[in-house]
Amino acid sequence: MAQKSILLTALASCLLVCGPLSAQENDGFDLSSQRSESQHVLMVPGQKLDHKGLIINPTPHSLTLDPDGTLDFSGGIRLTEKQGKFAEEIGRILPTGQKGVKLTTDFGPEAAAEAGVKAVSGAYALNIGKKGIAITGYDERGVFYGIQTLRQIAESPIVRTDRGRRLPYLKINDYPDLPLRGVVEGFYGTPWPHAVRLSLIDFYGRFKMNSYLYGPKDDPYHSSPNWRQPYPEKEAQNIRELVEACNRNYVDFVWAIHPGQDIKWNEEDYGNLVHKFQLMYDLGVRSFAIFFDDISGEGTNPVKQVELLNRLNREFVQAKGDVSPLVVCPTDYSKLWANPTPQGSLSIYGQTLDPSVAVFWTGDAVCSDLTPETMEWLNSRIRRPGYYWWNYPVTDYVRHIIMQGPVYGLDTTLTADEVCGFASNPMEHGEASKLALYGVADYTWNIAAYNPIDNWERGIAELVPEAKEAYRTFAIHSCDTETGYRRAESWETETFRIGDYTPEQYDALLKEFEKIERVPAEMEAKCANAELLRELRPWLAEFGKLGTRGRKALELVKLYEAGDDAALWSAYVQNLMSDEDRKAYNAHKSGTMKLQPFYELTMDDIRDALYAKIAGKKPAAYKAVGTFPNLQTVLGKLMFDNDSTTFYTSGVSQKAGSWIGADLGDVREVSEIDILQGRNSTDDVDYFDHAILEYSEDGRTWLPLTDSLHKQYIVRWNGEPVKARYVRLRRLESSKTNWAAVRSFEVNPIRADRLGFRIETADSLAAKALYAFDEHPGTSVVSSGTFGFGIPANVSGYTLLLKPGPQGTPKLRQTDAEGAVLSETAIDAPLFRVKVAPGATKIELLGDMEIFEIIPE
Ligand code: LOG
Repeated sequence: MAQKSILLTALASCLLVCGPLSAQENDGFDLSSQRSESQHVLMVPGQKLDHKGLIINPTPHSLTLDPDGTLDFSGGIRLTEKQGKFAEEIGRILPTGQKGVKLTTDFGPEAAAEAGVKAVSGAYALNIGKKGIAITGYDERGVFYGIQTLRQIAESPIVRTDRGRRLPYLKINDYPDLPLRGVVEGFYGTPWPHAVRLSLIDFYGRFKMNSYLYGPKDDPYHSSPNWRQPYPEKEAQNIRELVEACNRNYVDFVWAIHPGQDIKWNEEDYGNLVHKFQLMYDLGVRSFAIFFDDISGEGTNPVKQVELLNRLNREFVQAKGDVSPLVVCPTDYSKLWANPTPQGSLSIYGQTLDPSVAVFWTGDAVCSDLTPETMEWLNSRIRRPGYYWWNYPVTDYVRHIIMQGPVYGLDTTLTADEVCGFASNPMEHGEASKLALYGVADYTWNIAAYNPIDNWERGIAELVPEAKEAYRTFAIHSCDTETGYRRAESWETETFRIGDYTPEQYDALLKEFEKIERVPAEMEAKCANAELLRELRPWLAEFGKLGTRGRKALELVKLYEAGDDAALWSAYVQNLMSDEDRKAYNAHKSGTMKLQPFYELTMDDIRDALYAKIAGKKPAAYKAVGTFPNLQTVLGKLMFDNDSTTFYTSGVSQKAGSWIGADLGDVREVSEIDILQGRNSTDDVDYFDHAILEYSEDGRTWLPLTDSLHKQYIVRWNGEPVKARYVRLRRLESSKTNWAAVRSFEVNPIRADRLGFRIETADSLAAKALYAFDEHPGTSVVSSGTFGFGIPANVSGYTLLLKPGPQGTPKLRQTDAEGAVLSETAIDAPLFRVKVAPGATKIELLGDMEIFEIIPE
């Protein structure tokens, strides 16, 4: 990803020049959280349909079943072709036999017109009737698609489950809505392995996609500076094979070049570019694209870009005669920073770029929904229907996520008059991207009929028929990005808070977690696609663990209700995630929208309730509040986790009235507040640069604690105690539209000199030792030697909330002022109660343990 950050630094400088935005202003940022993707999570439209055993993807435009009969298909197919082109394809995908049913194929404008087939590439008619099967294509591609449809019919449950293998009589008349439908391998990160590319190309053919744009950002021969160099022999051979695979599948292999970062607008580099195109032509490539995305400097000049494209169009495309029209990705590929004026690059394209050249567009943001409005905005400038580059299911900006959700957010009223094509930019996990591509194929072929939920259900059954339940369970909980392009997730699952649920809700959630626990083993045992399994494996492992800790959290709810504190605390600490657990989960997340938050909230609720029961007051465990909706999610907790390397981020722009605060749970005496704004990167700009610190008892009336603060990442206040249940940092007048982030938000941070007794521990623990007495059972200190503390005069006993370490049973020793040992006991349970021995002035905890809280009585 290093490379991406560097390139996008360049992009950032463009952002600055090109207009209003809510992105980073400085160098050295990561792209992941700064592109203004909408944070609204729309529900997935559509519903599962009953296909009566006949499943065809993409959905045909017209299909009429003829109830009069079925065709005996048990002898396979006997081919009668007009042009003799498809014997091999048919032999590959359908059973053939001399005594089989007759299949005739024909194509060409005349045959098509006669059969009522639309005059667009890929259109076909398929008839199954008494006399056999007939496929008529507008062109060769049309026949190929008719054969794919026939194959899908033959493989449909209605035929498969019928031992006689009888095909239903039917008539299909079908054609694609968009002329260009496909995939752009355009992500940062590890490019797809060769075998995965080949498997994907077959997939495109099978589901009637016709474009594969080859442009992996991390292929050095695609981008700067090596775009000028020929591919080494092995890579060249691979490209040859990809072209052949594409040709077999009636897919245009579009080779893209990404020269903009260091191109010189001179004859030499023009020559270099044409030379490279010629080398690619020699490998069989007949379609080309130039990507000017994510660059800075001279290369972004739209006048020069157009000159290059027009000259290439004349001197290369036209001159060759067998090369397809060019495709370009402009530097202004998103409305987020595109210059809207007549002097902007899109308008310059509109006025001067040869009309044959197709222009990419990612929509209102980098990852965004396809709407008529965004196309209208673009098309009025480029003066042609734009080519939509959909940054889904790409995860290069959230590499810990795997996107398995439905394809939606794509307007179903659009036509080729507004969008000339649609290319999906997938994940670096090629096999795991097929579920999304199954949807893209359907949408781009038959836009008005597109039904996201139904497509997703069919896609799951298509991709992992052997373990569709397990794969579906994984997929439904592996959709959202948390802060990127938001997607609905876990939409069939209902979670709840302790003390607020019905038995039915409890049982349903328990069943779901149990199902989740079984998913990894089931996928391993049954999923026949080894490459898919290889890609999913790290996520499946984490998913299974999430199932287990979710189930255990539900068991804790019952223990909590039973009221056995010791059993509850013991089970609670067993179900905590260790640092390693968190690290592993953070690297391969699923269930971020509902499942993990359920686990987190339930664990916190139970911990806090138990503490309150023992201590007789609420813990000092604060909750994030404020104007940003995601403060209530697990993200909000990152301000209070005593770890300034983690941070809360709003995910949306700050604006007038924005504030971020802490709910202290109770009205408390507040005398000190420490806030560290911003994210964990240098020169960060995600903060309130003009703000005020305020407090409130009731959340309605607020009083100031400070004057207005200018450009202060670090906000520190201490003074005469005030009574407050809430404190907040409120944004004042500012031109800033960045996101807002907070690394830590401390209220009354515990200080050794205020404890009233001494703690004696290894120096290395000094700071953390205070967590044992901070009235917050969610913070802890790990001790492996001696942890001593003085006993104030009025204390008669303690409740210790611990987690014993693996190294033997820890001990508790009480000593008097002279250091004489008064008692020594084994700490035999994580929740341990002790009475202060007469004359004791100090307690020592000996051995290996994590200390969460020491509660005096
Ligand atoms: C890149 C693309 C990347 C995508 C998602 C375009 C045109 N370019 O912000 O390579 O995969 O975002 O992170 C991009 O989308 N730039």
